[in-house]
Amino acid sequence: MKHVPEELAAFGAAPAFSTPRSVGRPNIGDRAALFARLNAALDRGWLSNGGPLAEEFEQRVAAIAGTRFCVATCNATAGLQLALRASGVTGEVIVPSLTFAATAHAVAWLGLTPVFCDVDPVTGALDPEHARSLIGPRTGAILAVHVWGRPAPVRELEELAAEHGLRLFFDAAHAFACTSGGRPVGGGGDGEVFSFHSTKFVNSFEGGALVTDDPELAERARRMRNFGIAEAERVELVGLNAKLNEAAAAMGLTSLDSMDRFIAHNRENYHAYRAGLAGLPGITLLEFDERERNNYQYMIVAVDERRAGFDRDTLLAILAAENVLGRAYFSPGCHQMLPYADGTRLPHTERLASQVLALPTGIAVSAADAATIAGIIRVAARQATTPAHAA
Ligand code: T4K
Repeated sequence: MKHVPEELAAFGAAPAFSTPRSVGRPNIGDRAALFARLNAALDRGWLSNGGPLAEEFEQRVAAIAGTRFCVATCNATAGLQLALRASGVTGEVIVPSLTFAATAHAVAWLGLTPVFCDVDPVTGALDPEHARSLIGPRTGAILAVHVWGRPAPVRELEELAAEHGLRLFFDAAHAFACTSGGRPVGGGGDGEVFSFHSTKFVNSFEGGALVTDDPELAERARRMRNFGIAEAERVELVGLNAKLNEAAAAMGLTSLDSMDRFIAHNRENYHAYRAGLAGLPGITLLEFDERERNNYQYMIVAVDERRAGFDRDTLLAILAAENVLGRAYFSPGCHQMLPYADGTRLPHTERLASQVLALPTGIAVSAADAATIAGIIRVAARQATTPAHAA
């Protein structure tokens, strides 16, 4: 544990870690169970196109999400596209800008227009009142995001969508196995989409899933996922190839077997960060509401430069010198990315996007590592706010 500025690698000392502690390092479950599933798939000679492992994965995901249907996909981006296309959305789709580019891309790739909405200044969740002000004659849907696994205001958005006859979807890439108001994330709006990318706390190498209670939407998405083919090789819809293959499903099932352990581990890390960062001026760890079930996957810290004495990018550099590889998730907001920048200003999004970073967690990071990382931030903060430094 480092205690004084001279011990920081940024000042020439040895780094705190000899190997990197990175955001996004995969959680890997029981390898023997994974290899057994892979061997079974090879023995069966059935590797994709709705195999038994993909079907089992769908059933288990639907059970956790509390939904009637689950359509597993090759990734969440394709899942979002299927959700929008299968439900016949046209025109404009209101999306938050403070998200990974995939949310906006899924909309734009379908020829729909993303309309960027501002967010709550603390939680980063889509602001229903700003969304309301963006609704116009061309609005077809709202696509909210449970950013960093903190649920968007599901009920308010459901009311808003119902009031205006809009489709409502949730990009739940970060929020698998979480609850919102005690209700599992998954049953909100017309449907929700999870990501099981390698960087997610439950991963299938690459993968995603659309969950919904709407039988028609599920059936259309299921067909569109497989080239629009209905029974007997009859093509009925324009389709994608967005299927989850059996190797991915084997990994997904093996990850699910260890899900509770991953959550417990992430939660310990969260508490180590929380204790280590408590009371630091200008450094705010985004809290989880512990009345809910959380996956504790994204450890998000906001750096207020005026109070901390340094900015987010300086902190990322100080940490990188210690072999701690944080990420500026999500910066800039999508509305300021090249394909979308049109001069729109979103003050809360822009401030958060300049202040937030994700800290490493997951099973490759121990609670002792998290305490060490928090200690580095504490030393850096002390250095930055001492009068000598300020002069
Ligand atoms: N909606 C939201 C809100 C999302 O955050 C995402 C994806 C999506 C939709 C779309 O979901 P998918 O279509 O991907 O299912 C990564 C992931 O690729 C992306 O899935 C994720 N969000 C996003 C937040 O993070 P990058 O470009 O930051 O990835 P990259 O390659 O820089 O890796 C991130 C970190 O993870 C690095 O520190 C390295 C580490 N890593 C990564 C991989 C792949 C590993 O240690 N091992 C690995 O195998 O996007």
